[in-house]
Amino acid sequence: MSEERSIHEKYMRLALENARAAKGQTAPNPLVGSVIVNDGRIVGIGAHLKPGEPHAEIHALRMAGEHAKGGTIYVTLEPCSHHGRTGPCAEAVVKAGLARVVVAAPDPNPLVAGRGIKILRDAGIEVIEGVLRGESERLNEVFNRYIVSKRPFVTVKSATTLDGKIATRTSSSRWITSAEAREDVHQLRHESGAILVGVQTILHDDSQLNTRLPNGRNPLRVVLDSTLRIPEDARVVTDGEAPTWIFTGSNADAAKRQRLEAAGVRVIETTGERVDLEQVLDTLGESEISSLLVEGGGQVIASFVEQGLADKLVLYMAPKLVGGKDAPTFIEGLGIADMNDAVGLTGLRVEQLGPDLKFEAYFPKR
Ligand code: AOF
Ligand code: ZN
Repeated sequence: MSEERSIHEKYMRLALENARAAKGQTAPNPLVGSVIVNDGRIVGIGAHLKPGEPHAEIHALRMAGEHAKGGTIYVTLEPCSHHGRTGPCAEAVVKAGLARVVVAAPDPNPLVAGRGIKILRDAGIEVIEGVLRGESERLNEVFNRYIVSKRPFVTVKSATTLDGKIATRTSSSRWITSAEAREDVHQLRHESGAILVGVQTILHDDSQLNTRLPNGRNPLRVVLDSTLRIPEDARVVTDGEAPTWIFTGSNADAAKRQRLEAAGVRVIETTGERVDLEQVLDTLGESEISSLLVEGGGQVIASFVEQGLADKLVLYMAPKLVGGKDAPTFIEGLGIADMNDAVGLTGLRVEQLGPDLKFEAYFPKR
């Protein structure tokens, strides 16, 4: 690697670290960091912290003030070109007199998509693209899906034993994984716009679906319940910890619906007797929910996988064996017949969390 390239990577890495620090608080906006360097000295650092607030470049430019002139600005995402909740960053960069812009990844937002780079080049600024592009794209995997499809990025999460079981043959499941792995799940919830389960999970566990972390954010809670079987005293109905939306089918009992709504739950009917998952994703996207964590049960996960609606799998595995042909696994449904039809996941990463393993991998692109 050339010396120049390694210097660019060093500052881009710093910009990425700043971007990453705001994880869980920028949705539906991307995570973006920026560093301004002039004469070998860092003169400005910034990150996008919250929708509606200044973009990363603007914070860095404000910090740099006069020292921005003639310098190099590092940005993890192509500077924007549009008038959104804030003004176009590409124009602010031109105005500040920067000599060079180093960008990690393009902005797939149809309102930007190359126009930011064009503004910069048209103004005679040197633009270097693609420095640590892969890292920036992974950091913004949620934004990159949402901004193009207007549907949330769907992560399927489960926790199993080494023989792939989510419970014993008698449905005993507390706890499969260690405290370390369970804390990681709460971090996932903190970073998710919504968390979704089937009514079966509520009936079985009376799950609270909240984030148990200091300073944790609670995601919107979504329950799929085609015939409104949810108990009116379920914790997601009564505890007020976070909003709860129940998606139901077209034949749901009107009186029960009214009682749930009186308790503060939003009940949304989808067409058809069973809940239509695409309508669920569209409705969430319309409300600017950019990420959805699907936590089960096995039938719900099977539906997301079979319909090709899952983007990512996060699987925690504990070094335990349960055995038993009737002990459930995390994907139910009918399953495939021919091994050649198996769902092939890509980009596998494995990490050890205490005694357990965490697997992350991606479903085939739709
Ligand atoms: C940047 N730097 O730090 C961010 C960018 O509603 P607005 O005005 O905040 O615009 C949001 C859009 O701007 C978002 O969809 C994405 O395309 C871009 N985000 N761009 O140059 C930043 N956060
Ligand atoms: Zn911007």
